[in-house]
Amino acid sequence: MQEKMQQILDDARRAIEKAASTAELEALRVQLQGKKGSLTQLLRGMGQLSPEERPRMGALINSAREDIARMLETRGAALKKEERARRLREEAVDVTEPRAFAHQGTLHPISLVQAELVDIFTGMGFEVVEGPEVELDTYNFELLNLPKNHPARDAQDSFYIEDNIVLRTHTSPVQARTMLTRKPPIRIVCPGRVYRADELDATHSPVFHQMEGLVVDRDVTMGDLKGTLDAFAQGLFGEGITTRFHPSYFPFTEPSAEVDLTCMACRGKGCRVCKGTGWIEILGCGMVNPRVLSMCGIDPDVYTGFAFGMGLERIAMLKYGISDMRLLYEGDLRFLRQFR
Ligand code: 2NL
Repeated sequence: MQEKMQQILDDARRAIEKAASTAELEALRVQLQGKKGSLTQLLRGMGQLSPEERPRMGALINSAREDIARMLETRGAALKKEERARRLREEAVDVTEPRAFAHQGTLHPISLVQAELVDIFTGMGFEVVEGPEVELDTYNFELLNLPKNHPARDAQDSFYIEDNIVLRTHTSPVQARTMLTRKPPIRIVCPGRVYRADELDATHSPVFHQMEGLVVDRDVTMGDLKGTLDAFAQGLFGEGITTRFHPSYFPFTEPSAEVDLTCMACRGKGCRVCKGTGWIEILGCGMVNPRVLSMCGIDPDVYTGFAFGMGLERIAMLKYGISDMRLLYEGDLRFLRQFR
């Protein structure tokens, strides 16, 4: 029996040394120390021994059991250390290694155009002012000389939230608010999102973007307006681009004009883009209607002003050769990634 036990101990030592992982060692531990373990079996066999032999044998088996427990623990600690070292080695990250670059977003063409226009006008001394998209009827219409029953106020054209509240149909209410709260000189541009009850097609959208400008001071003339827009045209499309005014009508300006720019596609020669005319219509403008100045708290006998407005979608389409406005709203990355 003593020999058998020595055999068990030797086998256990060899097996424990051979165990290559904590998992393997744990399986071995169950095998050695469990109810069906070889030492337990041996202990059970003690019944057959003589009463004199029993205590000696019992002590030997217990000491063998302790040896095995110690070996398991020592080997277990060593394996755990090895496994941890290996994991640290394998999972190590070289934070200095250059990575493959993740996808980088791009600015939307409307944002690009807006930023460019803002640059041009801030370069001429204009400030950027923004305001709410949900607007009171008063600011969106009344103060701009669009009285009740004016056709532009029809529910067909505007999104009404309540009786007196609309989604702004232009950014003019931002300028009206500015005139009401500040004293001239005023030189501002107001970019932003505006809303009209239009069906979405290649050239219209119910949500689109505008930028309007307003200058109010003593002695502001139509010459100042023309000079400002000439500088804008050259800033946007480069040297050799000029403006051409023709008479128009807006309730908030008097006189009013529509402004053509030299066609940027053919530089005025005449092409498909300008339908052979050499000119492209880009904006509307005029001298601020004295009634508007007066309603906004500015004395029209002391001050004059000019204002203009343009659609950013139209400019983006002309600048980048986009033929269908819907491309600007679909969020197709194959389209958007071209603008970087
Ligand atoms: C266009 C034409 C225009 C204005 C906007 C304006 C604002 C105030 C007073 C007077 Cl507060 N005028 N804005 C004036 C003329 C034209 O926009 O075609 N926009 C897309």
